[in-house]
Amino acid sequence: MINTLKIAIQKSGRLSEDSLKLIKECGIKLNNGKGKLKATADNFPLEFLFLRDDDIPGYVEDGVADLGIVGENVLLEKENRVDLVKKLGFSKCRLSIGVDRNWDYKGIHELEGKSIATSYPKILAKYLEENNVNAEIHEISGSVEIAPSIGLAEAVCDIVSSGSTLLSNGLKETDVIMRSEAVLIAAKSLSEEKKQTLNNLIFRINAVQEGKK
Ligand code: PRT
Ligand code: ZN
Repeated sequence: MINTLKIAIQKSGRLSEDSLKLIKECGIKLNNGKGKLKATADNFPLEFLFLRDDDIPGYVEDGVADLGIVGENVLLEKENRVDLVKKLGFSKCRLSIGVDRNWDYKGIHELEGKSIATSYPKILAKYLEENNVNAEIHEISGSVEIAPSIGLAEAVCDIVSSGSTLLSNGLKETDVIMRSEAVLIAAKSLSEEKKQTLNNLIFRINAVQEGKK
């Protein structure tokens, strides 16, 4: 149908369960079972694509998907041209600098000339630039928090939620670069028919969010 929207949702990870829960709370029934890469809804013009979160903003920009649910941290890092439709209130976290907990750290200027491990090189570079700090950015894709203890970097810039990962690696959280939560994103040029479906979906999400207040 021409009004059917394709929504990209994380296949498996921290966003998956709450994304599907929100869809369910909107009264939308998913057809296929777990493990599939695609699904359809019974009672709403929506198709689901299950993808890695990092790929979602790109697929929405390219129009492979019309909508997506991702963390703002990924959205900002990827710099894709998509619309942020709505904050969804789950998967809250922050992107922060962490250093050795014994470091008498007084501020970001202390990172001048130091090396920082991160999976968010663009956001970090921008933050350093805004603060006039020159530091070396080491891009690594996972296990960022062990970088200082293995001598790879002197600081980290990573997602923090409870703080226990930093703590268990002998680090402390120093600067919060951004706060993040899951957001609904949309492709920039949706047809009028698809926009109508999106408005209907937003209406339902608003009702769910109102009900939780
Ligand atoms: O496989 P795929 O690429 O789809 O998933 P992923 O492994 O890249 O992402 P995933 O599922 O770990 O996270 C998806 C999104 O959830 C992130 O982009 C954030 O927006 C959000 N989120 C919320 C988190 C956390 N909380 C979180 N705690 N993402 C990651 N973490 C990690 C963090 O990297 C660190 O290793 O958890 C650790 C810190 O947690 P605490 O509680 O010890 O501080
Ligand atoms: Zn990812």
